[in-house]
This record gives sequence, C-alpha cells and structure tokens, in this order.
Amino acid sequence: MSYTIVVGNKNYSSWSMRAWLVIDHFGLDYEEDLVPLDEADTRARLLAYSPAGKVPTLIDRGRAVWDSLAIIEYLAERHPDLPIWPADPMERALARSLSAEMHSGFQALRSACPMNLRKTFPFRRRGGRRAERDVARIEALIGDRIARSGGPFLFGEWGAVDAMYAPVTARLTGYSWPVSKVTLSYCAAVQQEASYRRWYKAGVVEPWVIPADEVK
Ligand SMILES: N[C@@H](CCC(=O)N[C@@H](CS)C(=O)NCC(=O)O)C(=O)O
Repeated sequence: MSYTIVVGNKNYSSWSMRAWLVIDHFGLDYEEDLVPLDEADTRARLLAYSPAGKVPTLIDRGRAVWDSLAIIEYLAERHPDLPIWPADPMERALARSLSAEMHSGFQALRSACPMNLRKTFPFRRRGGRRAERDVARIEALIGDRIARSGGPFLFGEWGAVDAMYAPVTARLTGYSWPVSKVTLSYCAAVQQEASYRRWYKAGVVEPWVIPADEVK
C-alpha cells in the first residue's frame, strides 16, 4: 500500500522538500497531496491530516507521521534495506547529528534567505554576522565531510543527510553566497540529483506567491 506525503509549495517549502526527496529518491510507492500554503483553506486542509497542521506530513495506513526528521526516521525504520542512513553506526550517528543540527539550527540564514527556487539574487550581506556564522559552519561541515567521504555527497552516496541539506544549497546558490569551490560543487551535486530536479521543475512553475517569503 502506498504512502501519502503531504507537502507545501515546492517553490518555498523547504521542510516539505526534505522528506519528499527521501521518499522519491528511494523509489517508495507514494501519492502526493500538495497543499498551497498561506491560502484561506490551508489550515483546515492541513489539520485534516494531522493535529500539528504542518507540512510535511506522511500518511501510512491511515496514521499520520509529521515533522521532516520524524518522517525520515520512520521511513528508515520501515525500509531497513534502504541506505537512507549510513550503515556504520558511528557514521550513522554523525549523519544524524548533522541532520539534527540543520533541523534545529541556522535560523539566521534561514530567515534572511527564505528558500525561493524561482529567484536568484546577486550577493548582498543578509542576516548580518549571525547568518555569516551559519554559512561558515555549513561550509566547514561540508568541507570536512567531502574530504572524508570523497564526495560527491556528505557520506559518499546520497542519503537522508543530503536531503536535510538540500534546501540550504538552494539558499547558498540562490542568494549567491561567496562560498568555496568545494561547497559549490556539493551544491551542484545535490541540485543535479534526479529527485531534486523533479521537485525544482515543479516548484519554479507554481503560480502561488507568498509575500512573506519574497525578499528583495
Ligand atoms: N520542524 C518542522 C517544520 C514544519 C513547518 O514549519 N512547515 C511549514 C511550511 S515549510 C508549515 O507547515 N506551515 C504551515 C502553517 O504554519 O500554516 C519540520 O521539520 O517538518
């Protein structure tokens, strides 16, 4: 039986993107319900799926799992045969640490540079020192992981941790952050991956505009 994954606008919804990339990349059987955010009926439509009223939400056999990281962990438990996380326990713990760091951190960068796949901006200092610190930390972790894994992804092969970092690659390139070659080639690898392409192509032609996510 197939999953239902409830997502928001592909142009803007970075949390939706993370869970969707995992379900799509690993070829799981799913249907998608895209609920446009910021519309009059958004809240009611989301509450019909889960009490949190947020995207992403995964429905499996009539039960809801919500929050991007909880969904990814659920999929990993349901499909232990799939390399959603690295096989080695220490590597897996590190991939989870990096994913949790993304899930709960980098607020300055996230709020100064909302994901907006349709747009590319010339670089300008956004989010002040805090956003710069966020970018420096992201660059450091990418540099360290690529040096150890040999790339092209953080642990060699594409996995959940790369899904967690996919939206930040869109922020780095979309807002033209002056980052290292290693960071740029990691961004390119993530953005050339087939599921990312599918998400991106659907996102950039969406008709909806969310003023709060449109920065100058
Ligand atoms: N930490 C949550 C964040 C989920 C979230 O905030 N989703 C936003 C869109 S990206 C949402 O559902 N907004 C709808 C609303 O608040 O009405 C996750 O990882 O899934």
